[in-house]
Amino acid sequence: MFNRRAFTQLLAAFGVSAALPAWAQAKTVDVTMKQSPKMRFIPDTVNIKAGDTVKWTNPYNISHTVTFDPAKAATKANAAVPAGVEPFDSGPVEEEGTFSHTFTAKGTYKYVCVYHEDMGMVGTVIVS
Ligand SMILES: [Cu+2]
Repeated sequence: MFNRRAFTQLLAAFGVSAALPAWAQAKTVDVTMKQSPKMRFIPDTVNIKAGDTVKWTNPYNISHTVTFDPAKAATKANAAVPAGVEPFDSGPVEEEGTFSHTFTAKGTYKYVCVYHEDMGMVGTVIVS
């Protein structure tokens, strides 16, 4: 009988990690919602692989949103999802709040903060 636990312990005894190889591991990329010196997503463009997650964090006391929905953007072209993907929206992300999304479909995604889009608070996620 194959005993996964014993097998893992055996590998560990030889200094081998039973974790998936790096290429098979999904990763999480952090984006900060900045209010100073400007209202911006930093970094404003992230490149990830399908299956990876982007996590937005708001460290400040001004609400922001992560809105991938052209219907909610002042300039429709600032928000976009690939064909076949449902638009999505974090809603307000308050101080110390976070919003995470796992991107499974490849393509270019564009998003806005609905409160500060006109100040240049827009971003892009490219999934390959
Ligand atoms: Cu904002």
